[in-house]
Amino acid sequence: MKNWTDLWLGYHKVNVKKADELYSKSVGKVYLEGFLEDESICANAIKELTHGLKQMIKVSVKIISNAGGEIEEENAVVIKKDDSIKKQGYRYQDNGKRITISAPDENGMLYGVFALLRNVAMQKERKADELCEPSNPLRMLNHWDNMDGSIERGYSGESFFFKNGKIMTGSRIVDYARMIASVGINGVVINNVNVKGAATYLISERYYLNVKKLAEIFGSYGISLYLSLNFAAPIEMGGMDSCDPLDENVILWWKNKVWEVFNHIPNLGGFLVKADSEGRPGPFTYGRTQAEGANMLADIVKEYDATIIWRCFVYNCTQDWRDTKTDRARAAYDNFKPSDGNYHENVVLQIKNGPMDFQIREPVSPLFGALSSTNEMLEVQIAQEYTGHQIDICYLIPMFKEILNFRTYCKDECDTVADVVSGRTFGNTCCGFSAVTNTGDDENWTGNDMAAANLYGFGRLAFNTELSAEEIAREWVKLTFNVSKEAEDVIVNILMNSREIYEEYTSPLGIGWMVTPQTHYGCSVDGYEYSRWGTYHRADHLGIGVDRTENGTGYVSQYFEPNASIFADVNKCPEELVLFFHHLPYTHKLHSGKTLIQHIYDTHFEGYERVLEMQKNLEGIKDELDQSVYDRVSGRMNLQVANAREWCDQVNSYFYRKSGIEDEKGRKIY
Ligand code: GCV
Repeated sequence: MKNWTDLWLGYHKVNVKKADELYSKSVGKVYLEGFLEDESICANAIKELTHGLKQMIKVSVKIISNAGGEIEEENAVVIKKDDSIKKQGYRYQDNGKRITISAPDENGMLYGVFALLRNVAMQKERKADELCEPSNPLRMLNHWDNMDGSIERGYSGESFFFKNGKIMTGSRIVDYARMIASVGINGVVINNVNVKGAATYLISERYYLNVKKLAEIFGSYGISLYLSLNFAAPIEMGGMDSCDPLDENVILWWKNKVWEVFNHIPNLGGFLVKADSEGRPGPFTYGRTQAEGANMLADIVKEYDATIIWRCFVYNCTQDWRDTKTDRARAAYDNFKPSDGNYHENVVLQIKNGPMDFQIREPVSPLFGALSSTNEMLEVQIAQEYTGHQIDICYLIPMFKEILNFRTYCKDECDTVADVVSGRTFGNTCCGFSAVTNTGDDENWTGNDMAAANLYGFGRLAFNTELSAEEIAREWVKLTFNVSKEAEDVIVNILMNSREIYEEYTSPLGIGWMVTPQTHYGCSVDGYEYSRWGTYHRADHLGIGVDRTENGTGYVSQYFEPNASIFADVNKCPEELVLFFHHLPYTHKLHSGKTLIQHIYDTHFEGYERVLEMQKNLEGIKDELDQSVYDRVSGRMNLQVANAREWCDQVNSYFYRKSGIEDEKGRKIY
């Protein structure tokens, strides 16, 4: 008996009467044309279809392989090959009787089958003709799982890949692969980017067999497996005295190592590297560029058709930023823009969505679009490191939509982040969208059941960046819970408001960071861990915010026009980001007519009140949820209420004491 849930693949029994009218007659016979029933991805697709339809509408599916010729049966599912469709895409046609899924490859076929299952589960009206081609070539999840079983920034138990230095390859991995394939994920990095402890490096003999097993499981769901590498492996593992990427002996060491790895795991997708960041070694140590480091590895893995994913989270956390021009936010652009065009074709730069680090609100990184001759990939974080640790509900898809829709102005058109990372802007094919994942070995995978909406949503959005956050939330609720339309609305409403509410009771107007150092949960206004040179938010008795205009750190100039001028002008800067770009007096008037300090008081009180309302709404649908789900979510909600109260009190009293300005509404500030 497995001790984990099926998340959105529970295939609840659907209203059989309605389903009969809708689907039952059409799905009993499945004709396969151009796909072989026993090819691994195809076999899994058929297995899923058979299982799902049986569970939901009690239909036993009959598979007719090698259909060929004209299929006379009108009421049937036809799955056929169509090379005119973009790689990994599918076309879904339904004329009310026959459902046709056309795809150019097995991935597309699998996604088409999951689309059919989704439609049955949601009892979607018949009649469709949809061409569904993936927005992004790479759609990846990054695990920060350590070999001892712990997860860096994990909030849902321990790793399901590793335990005490060993790899697990059981049925939980199969379920995980099914789950993420069902939303279109095609790449997974299984180990933490902070690769520590040479004895447990996955690129070693003792692990090859099991990494290969994992790669095969994922492969059978159309997902390539990637590994994080330590750039200093030649020293730490190979006993050398250097890891200089231009040193011939170092290159030779990597050549041999990579040959060995691919010899054992031929279908590995490639490697992910965090270098020159937070204590990780990298090319800078040897006076080399990031491009020289990345290209050295890329050239070696090229013959195995593999990719090097190189992170742009390169900054000096010990830098002295008392000098007004020094700014951590500038780091990614300063370190990577000068080498644009020098990265080899199988290198993709993975760029965090914002210039700092996954705060609840940040501007979009100016690197997007600035690298016009380099492969770019967007990295977001669904592990809720700064957004509530999967205790507080924070549905992140609305934030991701804003990021994707941001116009970079790197061109006159086709210039949004979604355009850039999909490859549309500059014609790249090695690019995409990745997320630091939020899963662990908890029974429900994501700690808070509501956090699974972020996992589901990320996958759906990475496949189709046109979907709306609400559409995705609604789908997820329908597939996950067996609830009435009223309860569905309540949950969707909770999710859709949750990011704004979290932002209200935490840090205001884009300033970020007021979290407890190291753990990153709970309020600590001065808590920025690298604050030995002063507070991050630069608050004094007169005002708050970081001046990033030309008078300040000059960070604004990293953007294309008109973004640079808009951010630099306090009256034009989007207000939710105004303290990210400007240092302002507490008496500064916002567009609402309120002063800055009054805005801080009001949003913090309001954020707390809205959490209480959320709690009431959840209580209202208690009877519709499984007891265990309700207990888990409501238990966390109690903690969220306490967290919001704490943030509200701390932030308001901190700024009340600093500014000495009373709340206009006379509320008690502790
Ligand atoms: C994996 C932040 C996190 C670290 C993380 C790092 C990164 O600093 O706090 O835990 O390290 O980002 O993205 O590499």
